[in-house]
Amino acid sequence: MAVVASFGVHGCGGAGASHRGGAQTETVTDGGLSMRWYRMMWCRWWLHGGGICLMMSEAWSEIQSVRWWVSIFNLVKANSMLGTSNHSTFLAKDSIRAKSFTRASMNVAVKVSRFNDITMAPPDPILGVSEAFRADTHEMKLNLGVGAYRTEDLQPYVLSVVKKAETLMLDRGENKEYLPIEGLDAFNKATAELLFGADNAVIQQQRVATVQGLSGTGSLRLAAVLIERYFPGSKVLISSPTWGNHKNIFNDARVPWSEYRYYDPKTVGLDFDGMIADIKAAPEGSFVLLHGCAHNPTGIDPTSEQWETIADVIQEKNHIPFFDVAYQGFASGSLDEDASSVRLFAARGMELLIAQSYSKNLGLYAERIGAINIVCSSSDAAQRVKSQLKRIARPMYSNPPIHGARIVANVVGNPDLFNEWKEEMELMAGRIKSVRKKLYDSLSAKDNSGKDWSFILKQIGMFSFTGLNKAQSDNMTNKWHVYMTKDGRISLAGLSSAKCEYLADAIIDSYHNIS
Ligand code: PGU
Repeated sequence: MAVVASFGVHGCGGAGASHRGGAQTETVTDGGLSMRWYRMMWCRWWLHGGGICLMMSEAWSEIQSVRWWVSIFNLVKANSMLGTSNHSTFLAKDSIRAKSFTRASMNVAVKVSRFNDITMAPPDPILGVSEAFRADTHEMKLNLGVGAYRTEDLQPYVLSVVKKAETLMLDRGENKEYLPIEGLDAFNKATAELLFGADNAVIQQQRVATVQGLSGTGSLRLAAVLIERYFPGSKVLISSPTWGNHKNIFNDARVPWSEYRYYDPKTVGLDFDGMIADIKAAPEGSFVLLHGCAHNPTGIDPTSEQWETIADVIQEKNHIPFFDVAYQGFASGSLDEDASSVRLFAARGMELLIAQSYSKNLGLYAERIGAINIVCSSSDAAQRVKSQLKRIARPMYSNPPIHGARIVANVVGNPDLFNEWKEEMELMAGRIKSVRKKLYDSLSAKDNSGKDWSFILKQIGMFSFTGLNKAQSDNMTNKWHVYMTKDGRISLAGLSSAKCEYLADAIIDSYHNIS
């Protein structure tokens, strides 16, 4: 409930008359009724039934002054002439609660919020973890929640190629004009070429509709709206488990989805047969959401033979593949290798959708830079699809931000920077691989229960899916101050070698002592 007295009334019409410096009456119109107000800093009270206002002043000394009481008297006189004080719109709206105050029954001017029915949203399962981490003051605290790369000192990392590209941009004195709705041309060209390879037939034949998006999330959302609009009722199949935001994206775009089996807890590996069976069983023409590389959260990718079989089934069923590529270069350290799944599907002449993100591989998390690419069977169709993607983007955010797009275009378009980027990416991917190994070594050395922890080595990318359940994950956080998502995922990109032993102790304790 908002106390009416706590909001200020400004810019009201000319009926106000000044009673003394700083305090003045104002006419407020609400629902057609006008009322005399006395502007105060703290609060206002209406005496019930008396038709007068009792004002609290901003200063006690003011209340003691004779002039103040004279001004109140004048106001009361004015109000009783207007006859509005006890016919306040707020009283009429049943939004003032009566309260007993000494001998007089008083109405505290409180207004029921129109937003009263809005309940508190739960914290985000991933980004909410960082909020909880920030609030923890323990010296051993460790944030393995969000997938964001940290240095060995656990500090955020700005790639040196990014700094170089930014210096170039500054030297050129680039302007800040609006981008076209589809984004920066040089970025769109660079990003599609990075994904497919510049000599790929889909690029040569201009069959890709590429539109710059607000990173991976925004690009997925553009595609989701396109599906909702042009494929009404079509389902999106998503892996179980998947990155938590996928479900939100399709829910908010009103696209129906269902899950296909992906992770097998028994083998701590891919449930390939279950995946194929579920894709086969889905209604013909469904969209199949696939993680291009470094599956989030499991870190388990299909082998290249398995990708071929997945493509066979998708083709047989006339489904449409929809790739989420958020980690190109981060899984293997090679941009080309990590794009091989997408290229395999494109080489079959299939139409497909691909959302890209530069949050991780260029560390441009906050620049919100990514793209949606839709491979069509003709360049004519690609042009029409692009025009509709622009139409979707325009009322959502009008046009995308320029800074990250320029960074990507500069890095990818400049052979020196491009090579340097690949080296830096290998270093980042290499650091993650080395802490993965160290964590495995520490777990194997410390845990004498005979449990096989080698699944950690088989997983790739930023994450390890530990198999810890919710209660065990809670123990990791509550007892060990290790912040992670409740599905048992840890981001190895947020781990240093120095903390591997500590993390191993926490995992062993949680795994064996909490059921
Ligand atoms: N797709 C997948 C599979 C992802 O893991 C992420 C990021 C995205 C798309 C979108 O990232 P953008 O920054 O919008 O490009 N997942 C991270 C980051 C935190 C989050 O949930 O947004 C994660 O920790 O899972």
